[in-house]
Order: sequence, then C-alpha cells, then structure tokens
Amino acid sequence: MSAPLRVLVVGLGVSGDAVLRWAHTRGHSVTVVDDRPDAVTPERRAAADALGVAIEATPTGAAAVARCADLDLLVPSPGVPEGHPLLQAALRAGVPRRSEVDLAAEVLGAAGRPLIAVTGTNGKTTVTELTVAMCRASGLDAIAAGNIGAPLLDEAARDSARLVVAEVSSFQLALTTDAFRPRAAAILNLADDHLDWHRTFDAYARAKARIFRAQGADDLLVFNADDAVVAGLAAEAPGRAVAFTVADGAAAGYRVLVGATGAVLVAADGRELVAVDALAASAPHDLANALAAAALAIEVGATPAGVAAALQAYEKGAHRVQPVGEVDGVRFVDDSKATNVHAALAAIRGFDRAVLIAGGRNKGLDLSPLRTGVDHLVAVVAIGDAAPEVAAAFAGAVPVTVATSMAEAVRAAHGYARPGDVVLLSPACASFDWYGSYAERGDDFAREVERLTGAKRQEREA
Ligand code: UMA
Repeated sequence: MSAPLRVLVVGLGVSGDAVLRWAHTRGHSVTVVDDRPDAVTPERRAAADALGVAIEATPTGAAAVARCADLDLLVPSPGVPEGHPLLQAALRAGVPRRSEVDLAAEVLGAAGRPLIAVTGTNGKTTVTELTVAMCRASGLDAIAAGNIGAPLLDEAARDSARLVVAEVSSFQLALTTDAFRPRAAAILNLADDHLDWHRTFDAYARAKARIFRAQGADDLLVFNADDAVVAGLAAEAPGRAVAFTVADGAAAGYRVLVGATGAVLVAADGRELVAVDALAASAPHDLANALAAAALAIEVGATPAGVAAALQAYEKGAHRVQPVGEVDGVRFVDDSKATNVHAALAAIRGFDRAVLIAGGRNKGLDLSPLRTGVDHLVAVVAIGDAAPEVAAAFAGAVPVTVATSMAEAVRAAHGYARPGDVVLLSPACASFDWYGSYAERGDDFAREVERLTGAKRQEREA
C-alpha cells in the first residue's frame, strides 16, 4: 500500500461517499467539506460518523488557502465546478486534484481489470447499458458504473474480474491523470452542454478528450465520424481509432449497409450484426448508439450474435422519449432526460406535429437553436427559470405560452394539441429550478398527465 495521504473530499454525495470509503480503507487521513453540509443525507452523515469523519462547511478565503497548505490530494465531487474557490486555491497551492473515476481507473489498472469508458453529450447512458448487455449476451461478465449512478470506485474496489463499462461525464474527466487509461473508449457526439460549469465549449471538449489522452498504442478509441468536432479530436488519439457512422453509403467503420434484403448494421470488418428492421428503435441516433456500443463490445470479446441479441432485447430507460399516456387522442411523451438543446432537437425531429414543453434551469447554453425544430412543432409551452429564453427562441414562429407549474404546462399543451398530435416534454434544460432531478420532473409530468386523464373522464361521465 502507498504511503498515507492527507486527502480532502469536497462534497459528500454519491461520489464523495465512495471516495471517503476508499481513502479510509487505504489508511489515508481524510476530511470532508461540503458547501451545504445540512443537505448531506442522514445515511451518508451516519457513514462518515462511523468512520470518525466530520462534515465541515467548505472553507473560503484565507481559510481555504490555509487548508490547502497541508494537503496531499483534493478530490472534488463531479458537480463542484472548476472555478470553485477551494479548487482554485488547491490549484494555486499545487495540490494534486483528481476525480473519483481517476482514482477508480488506477485501482482497476493495478488489478489488471480492463475499463471501457463512454462519453459524449448525449446517448452515454444508452451506449453504456447496451455495451454491458452485448457483453452479457456473449457470455462475458460485465457491469455498468460511473455517471450512470453506481460509483466507479466502489466497483473497482470489489475483488472481481468482471469487465467494467463506465459512463463518464465531462466533470469527471476534467480532473483525470495518466491513470485514466481505458482499454476501449468512445466519444459519441459533442454539442453545447454544461457551459455553466466549463465556461467555454472548448474547455468542455478538452475535458471530453481526456477520455483517450492516456491511452496506449494498442488501446481503442471509438468515435462518431458524422460529428466534425469528435472526428477532429479523434485525429489526436494515441491509440487505434475506429469510426462509427450512419451516413448513407459509408464504406468504412461500424456502419449501416443497405443490401438486397434491407438495411443491416455491420462491423468495421464487414461482418453483419443485425437487421435494422429487427431493432426496437431505429432513428439515426438510435443506430449511432447501437454501432458505438457494438464497436466497444466486439473489441472486448463480444460476438455478433450477442450484439444482435442485446439490440433486439433492449428497452430504453425511463424519461427518454417515453410514452406516458394519451388524452383525447393526444399522446404525451416524457423526454425529461433531454437537458440540452442537442438532445431536445433529436426528440423534436422524431415527430411531425408536437406541442413542446421546454425550459428549466439553463446550463449556460444558447437556447435559440431550438427554433430549427419549428417545422415539427404546433406550439410551445415554456416552463421554469429559462421560460423567457425558450419563449424568445420561438417568438413569431409558433404560439408560445409560459406556464408556472407542470400542471399548468400539461393543460396548456393539451389545449394546443389536436387528436394525433404529441405533447413532448423535452426541456433542453436541467431540472434543478423546480425539481431535485430530471427523473422527478418526468415523474411529475406523468402524474399531471394522469390527473388530466381523470379530469377528462369525469367531464365525459358528468
Ligand atoms: N457540492 C458542493 N459544492 C458544489 C457542488 C456540490 O459542496 O459546488 C456538494 C453538494 O452539496 C452535495 C454533493 O456535493 O452534497 C453532491 O455532489 P455532486 O453534485 O457532484 O453529485 P454526486 O451525488 O456525487 O453524483 C455524481 C454525479 N453528479 C454530477 O455530476 C452533478 C452523478 O451524475 C453520478 O451518477 C455520481 O456522481 C456517480 O458517479 C448525475 C449527473 O447529473 C447523474 N451527471 C451530469 C449529467 O449526466 O448530465 C454530469
């Protein structure tokens, strides 16, 4: 075991909790600070108590500088932005700063366990889940971890040989070191997101590119050849780069091949994987996700049959373009997970006539490109802190209403729709103005749809 370090964990959420346990198990001297110590859950507080670790309020000013003077390592939670005063103080004091996934990658590397890592603006969770499913359907022992919810460090600490597929966010990648060396990595796409945290798109893209920076010549980077920014980054990859593409007539990489019997997904070496007709979802982004996952899974030993079986059985998770009800012939679709413009536009373009409910807490993004989806929309209901920006994006193009609650939004949207239309909650914003998570927002939407269904039934019966 390495010499004991003086470790400071910033933020005691899901990630900080795992770091605390890791540090304690390794015999490091660990302290925890949090900007909102009162908001730490009773379970995490109790776990820290049991280890004899107090949760202090984050020091500021001179106290922050003093705190950094006797530290060997600072591990911020992913949500703590780069510009946070304590992170800046640590930077100035030369204290090494590492993310939880970076520590996890080191533990996995020491145990000789391969790491597969997935990043991108949208589709990360789907590709992570698909890769795991493809590996399992091929008889390989694999598990998902990371931004998807289960801390990567917890999985790394287990005495196990199983393959880990990690969903990694830009926040987690921003503070990685040479220890973060995935055997296979994927960058799915890059569009404006999290600019409140990273400040510039360039900084965001640089953080994402850290997924491959420490790879060796034999390691694999899977990249989206249809995304110019991603393709540009992939040109700098130190390892092997393999493309995926949904472009018509593409001749290289994981791709869609149209033959006499219809469209099929094929591997880079031309092996057929699965017919597009056999897939539950086949919008361009669904095919891109399927190809990216196939490239990762096949690299670590999955079989074409396993890839096909997983794709045929895959069901999208909740809050991702998920139908939640129908009222008077109007379908209601929950896409609460779409927290940026890129994701919302992908959903909007999947419908001919939709009433869009959008808004929430803007993550520093320009919302005006939402207007490019206007041909698919009949009206817009703007919600949350960003309602004025959403309304401005569609001004003069389609009718727009501002709603001050989800109940009001659902009723207003239904008012605009006619039978056959869709009401789509695809907010392009984070949920934290009204809710604790995108899942809570989606659940509230579904609840209000149910309430509207009940009210309409009563009207009919009266
Ligand atoms: N905190 C501070 N100061 C800050 C920010 C947070 O003290 O400036 C404290 C909070 O008071 C709280 C703790 O830090 O006590 C929470 O930490 P966190 O917000 O970093 O969240 P965790 O609970 O540690 O969860 C994190 C990821 N959260 C974020 O990136 C915001 C989870 O991703 C991830 O599942 C988990 O680690 C395990 O890896 C969630 C997410 O929203 C799903 N991710 C973003 C996304 O997908 O868009 C990137």
